Amino acid sequence: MYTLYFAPTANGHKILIMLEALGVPYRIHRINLAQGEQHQPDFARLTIHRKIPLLVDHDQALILPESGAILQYLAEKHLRFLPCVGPERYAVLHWLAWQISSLGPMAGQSYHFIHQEAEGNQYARSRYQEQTVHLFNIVEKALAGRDFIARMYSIADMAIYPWLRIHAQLQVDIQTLPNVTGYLKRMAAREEVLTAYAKGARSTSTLPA
Ligand SMILES: N[C@@H](CCC(=O)N[C@@H](CS)C(=O)NCC(=O)O)C(=O)O
Repeated sequence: MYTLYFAPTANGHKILIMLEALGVPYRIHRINLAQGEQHQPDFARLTIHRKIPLLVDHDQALILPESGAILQYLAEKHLRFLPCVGPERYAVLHWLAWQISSLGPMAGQSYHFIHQEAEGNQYARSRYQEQTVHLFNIVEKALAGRDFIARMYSIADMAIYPWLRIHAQLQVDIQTLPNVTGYLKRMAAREEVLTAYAKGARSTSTLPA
């Protein structure tokens, strides 16, 4: 049994997609970030980061932050969506590391400067937006001739897709990116993705006020 501390952000949805794809039992604790619930003692005592996503594995008494670590943990525990050995394993880990270290931080900052701190921050806004466009173009090239980012469907797709999905909020025009456009359609039609976003939208705050 798992508990996922969650908010409906790109990082949150990565783990919901994985839990749905695995078909394992879990419950969601929605954290209302806008209301600062990540700083409430009930959550803060679980993680010094005070960020979602956070996974609790009740069978192992494990409390795990960081979406990349959570995806790898679940993949290795259930032996799904990450090959155990060989070049295929490292192709998946390469793209997972790329998402965590490049796409997430750049797109996250771009989102922040577009939506939260636009005033007086034109340089930062342009810088992060250019970087984000550059990273979308990398995905476009990587997807040439393949359906998924590391060929086989994997935790790398679960990590990358939620960030590509919010291209409109990131103000990235994907009209000239046919591979990205096709990938978004392919991913959006998957059962676990549909269910994850539906459950994420329905989730409500469960921390005591
Ligand atoms: N590197 C972390 C990033 C987690 C993260 O930035 N979470 C955001 C929401 S997407 C958060 O909890 N923000 C609340 C805050 O910073 O107070 C991961 O991949 O899990």
